[in-house]
Amino acid sequence: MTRRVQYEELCEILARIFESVGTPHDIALLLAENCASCERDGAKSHGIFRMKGYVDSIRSGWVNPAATPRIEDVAPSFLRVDARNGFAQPALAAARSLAIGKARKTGACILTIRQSHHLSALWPDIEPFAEAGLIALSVVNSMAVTVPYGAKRPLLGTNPIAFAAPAEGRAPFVFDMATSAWAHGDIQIARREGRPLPEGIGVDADGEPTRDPARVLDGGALLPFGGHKGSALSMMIELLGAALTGGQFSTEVDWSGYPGAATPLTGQFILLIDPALSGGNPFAVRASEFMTNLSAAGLHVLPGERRRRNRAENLKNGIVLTDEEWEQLMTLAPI
Ligand code: NDP
Ligand code: PYC
Repeated sequence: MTRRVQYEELCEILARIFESVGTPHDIALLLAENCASCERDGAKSHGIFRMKGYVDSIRSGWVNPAATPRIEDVAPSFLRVDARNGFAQPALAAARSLAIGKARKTGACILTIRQSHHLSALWPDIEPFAEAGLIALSVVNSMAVTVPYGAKRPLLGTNPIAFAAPAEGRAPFVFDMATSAWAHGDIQIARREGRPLPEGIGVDADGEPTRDPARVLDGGALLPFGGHKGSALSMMIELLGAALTGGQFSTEVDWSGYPGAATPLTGQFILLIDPALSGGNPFAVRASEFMTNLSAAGLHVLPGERRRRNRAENLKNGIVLTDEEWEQLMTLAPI
């Protein structure tokens, strides 16, 4: 059986859950909207099933939900944020307007966030920049569950990369993807639903290929997407997400003393570019032309379109949750 829940109601329930474990109201709202947006857009790997991970991470003391980020304005085009063991989203929110201002003034802004926990999709972080007319690229590293191509043991995170660009007269172009063959969240969902994985997604504890999600999760590992190419991108993300930001490599995430902790404590890199300073034809017009060409070439679904379709449908009719999902949420929600 299923039920439909309005987006606003879901935000309110999630915010109550965050507040019940000591998250200040403003941060609870921000995290709730982030997580509910994922559910609303059909980005299930980072939707409401992640709430238990958030709660357990907070309860165990692994993350400080009340941390106040420290912003360091170090150069005309460079902004550093220390999230101080808090979540990445409030750290980004605190630096957002300053970063936009710098990008508009100098043409670009590099924003690094360190000591930050990120358990969500990246598109909610960057789509608003494109809606404000900027090009945005972001990467974050996570926990060491992916074996580099040609290596024997996991060292890389599932390390997503996301890109957003404005396009004249239409929604921005946005893609957001793990550099592992699947996101870890999708492996967890496959295990819960008893679904085997396709070939080429993961290996078991002995490094042997397996289609069993439980074997991947219990001592096994993921593979990078696209062999050596995804592997190289993921290495770049470790460098930008950890080495450049001053955060931790995915191998350095040690939550063993915090039972239930699920939020990787790493770093996030964001690059903003103001296309208004590029000269030539307006970028957004050219981007729109490019998308028209893609459609003319027979491409029916652009990256980001599935999400936006889900968004429109679910804002109108409510978000469909199974009884199991609802009951899980109610076990976390204070009355
Ligand atoms: P998907 O493989 O589902 O999608 C990747 C991208 O491809 C999306 O932009 C998607 O658009 C687009 N896409 C998918 N199918 C098609 C298609 N048939 N035609 C055109 N475009 C398509 O994403 P992943 O499973 O790799 O990642 C899921 C999420 O997990 C991401 O949001 C990522 O940020 C998050 N993640 C977060 C991590 C963290 O550390 N915080 C770690 C790893 C992943 P659309 O969205 O519209 O479907
Ligand atoms: O789904 O791979 C994932 C993931 C890792 C950290 C947050 N999400």
